[in-house]
Amino acid sequence: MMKKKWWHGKTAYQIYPKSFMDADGDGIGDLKGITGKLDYLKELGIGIVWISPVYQSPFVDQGYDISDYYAIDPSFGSMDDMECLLKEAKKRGIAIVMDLVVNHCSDQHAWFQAALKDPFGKYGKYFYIKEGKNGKPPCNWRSYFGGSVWEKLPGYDNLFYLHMFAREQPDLNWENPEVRQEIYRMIRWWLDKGIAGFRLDAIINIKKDLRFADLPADRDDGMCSPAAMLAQADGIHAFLQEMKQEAFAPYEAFTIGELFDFREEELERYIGEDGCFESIFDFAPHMLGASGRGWYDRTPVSLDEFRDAVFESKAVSQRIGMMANIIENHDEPRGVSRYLPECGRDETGKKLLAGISLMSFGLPFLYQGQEIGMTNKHFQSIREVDDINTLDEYKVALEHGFGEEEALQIISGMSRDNARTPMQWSSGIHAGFSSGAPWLAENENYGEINVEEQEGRADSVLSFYKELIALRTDPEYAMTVVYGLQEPFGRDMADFTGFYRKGTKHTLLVLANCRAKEREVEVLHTVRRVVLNNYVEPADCVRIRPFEGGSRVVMKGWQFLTLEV
Ligand code: TEU
Repeated sequence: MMKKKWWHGKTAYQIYPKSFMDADGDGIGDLKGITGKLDYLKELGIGIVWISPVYQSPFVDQGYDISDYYAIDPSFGSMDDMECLLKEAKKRGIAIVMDLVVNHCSDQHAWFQAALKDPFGKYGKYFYIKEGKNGKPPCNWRSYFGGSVWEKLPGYDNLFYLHMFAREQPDLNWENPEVRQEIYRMIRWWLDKGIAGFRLDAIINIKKDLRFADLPADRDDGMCSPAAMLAQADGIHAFLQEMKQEAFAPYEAFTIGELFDFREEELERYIGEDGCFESIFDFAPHMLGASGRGWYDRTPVSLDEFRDAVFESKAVSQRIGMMANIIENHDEPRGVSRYLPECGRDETGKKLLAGISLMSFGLPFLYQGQEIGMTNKHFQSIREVDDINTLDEYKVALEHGFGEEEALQIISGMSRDNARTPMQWSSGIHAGFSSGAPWLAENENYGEINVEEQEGRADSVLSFYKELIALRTDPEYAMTVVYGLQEPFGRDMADFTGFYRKGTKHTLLVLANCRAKEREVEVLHTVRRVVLNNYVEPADCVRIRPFEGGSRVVMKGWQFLTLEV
């Protein structure tokens, strides 16, 4: 069994601060708002909270463009507010994790401003500044948010700086030891303040292919995807190990990497015993249906594909380390809208999806609003969209011949703004999020879907999440739920997810009937106890018929069960 860590049995929760809770009524969520909701989080059973960036920022990419790593953006409050939040969280046994965005900074950061003034001086070397080819970019890499990764340096005809994301997010030059030391110093400064650790943003991007050469084009624009470049870049581990030794290890910090495109054979080096991180997110189900051409070319994903992606990922990872399980985050659409077919998108289906995610091997990582089953927003017009990534994908769809209506449909399913609408606390004004008009309009369904309504109801999605979370610290089942190996059950059945969690003391069998029709599942075990059931009415109790050598479980449409066998 893997070496035990303090965080293994916890449940984590991501806060997108701009949309979580607004204490001062300006329509933007803030630190005081978060502090005011700590009791809610504790009640839910949360032990770790990751807060998306609250640093000073011009908000071109909603805080992922940082202009001062040592300052809190005034729209979120002050450093005193941050310290107060840390103190109050500590009182409640909640660890606070901040976002570490160090692949790039903002073009408004003092370093970049100095580089603009003197590209050949000290600060020019903080970035990737290269000569172009007769006024054209040095190579054909495409940025994540569209267009070339190269942007002309103002005032020069043939000098370019590199940005993997927006042009207002210049990449920091990790090859420069001075830059790395600046970053480690900043990390230690925050850890000294008492935060528990960091979520590492887009971290795979810090190592570039230093040949800066053209790669085969994969779209009509003549460019190649960032992933194609990353596949050629070697040597990231030296940076990550150095960062661990110099900044994280002395504090025993919790670190969770946001890694797409990592090489599977390198997993051990990321989250194994001597890995550079404690954990990484398991994005396997979220990569399904993706296309190199853009969102317009994505295919829908079924729950059976979701199941297979989870199984394949766990088969590789669960003996190496503990990845974090998500169904959504601030970059993804709402999980219930994405993975549940329309007929299963009610509270029963939402609980089923919650059950599959939280009973799988891994650290459960909830995203704000997931616990009440918040859904995608219905966008009526592209003018309702704020997100830079969505606006680019809208453009890509138009360029590929889709009309405005169709393009809106395409981006609606994937837009990052689906997850960024205000948290739905109540059916009151602005969903109880703010007394003022929110920076991004509420989802119109807050009257039906909100915390206040669900808190008092035993059969709500929220109540089921509490039950699932409590199981991770249950004296009887915790060890099995946290450490038990996950092994597939009934994988050949369609519209069905089943798996074991095999612990030393107990074996749990998780069954999810992912369709509206009833079905009978044959289990070659005696059922000792029903541990979880997403149907609560006594009339809907589980029907289990024992037979010689096993049991037949009659499952209702969208029923989720966990049985001790
Ligand atoms: O995301 C990194 C990343 O790879 C995403 O851009 C992802 O490809 C995209 O969102 C899928 O739709 C991180 C942050 O989570 C994201 O919010 C930032 O925009 C990005 O880094 C840049 O900092």
